[in-house]
Amino acid sequence: MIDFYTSSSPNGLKVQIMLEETGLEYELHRVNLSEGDQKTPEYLKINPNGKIPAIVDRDGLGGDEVAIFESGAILLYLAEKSGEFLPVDANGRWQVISWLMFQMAGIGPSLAQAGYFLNRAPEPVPHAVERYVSETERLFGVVDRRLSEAEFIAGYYSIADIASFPWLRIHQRFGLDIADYPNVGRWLEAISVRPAVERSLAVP
Ligand SMILES: N[C@@H](CCC(=O)N[C@@H](CS)C(=O)NCC(=O)O)C(=O)O
Repeated sequence: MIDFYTSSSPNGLKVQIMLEETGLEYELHRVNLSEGDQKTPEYLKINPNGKIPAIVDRDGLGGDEVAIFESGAILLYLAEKSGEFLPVDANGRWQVISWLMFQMAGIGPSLAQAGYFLNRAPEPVPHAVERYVSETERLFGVVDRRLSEAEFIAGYYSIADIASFPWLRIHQRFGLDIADYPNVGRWLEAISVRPAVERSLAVP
């Protein structure tokens, strides 16, 4: 049994989709971010970084209970546990890991900053908006070019797609027109109709 700690957010949605896709047994625990649940001493034992998502696998791969944090690490862990969405051949696996790291180090942080400066900053900061929105556009362009030559980001459906989908689907939040990225649009539609993704999006 896996205890899954989450809240409504793209990073939480990645893990939700992976759990639904793999069919691993899990129990969802809601973390109230505005109440500061993620900074309590009990939660910091699970994720020392004080953020969602995190999991505790009561039957860890090493035999004992294990806590995992950082959505990319959780996706890799669940891929190893389930044997799904991460190829066993070395070249395929490293392709997936390259695109997963690109999501974790590029898409996630840049889109989060773009969203903050566009929608939540207490005062307008035009230079920050310009910096992060133009980087967001560039990153969408990278994925769009990749998807012009492959059906899915690393060739076939993998944890690279599961990591990227929750961030790219909210393109409107960054003022982007998805018509400018037709391959991303096609890919978003294909993923959004997967039953596991529909179930994940239906969780309030
Ligand atoms: N790199 C981390 C980012 C996690 C993250 O930023 N979580 C946000 C929600 S999307 C959070 O918990 N924010 C609450 C806080 O910072 O106190 C991951 O991918 O797991």
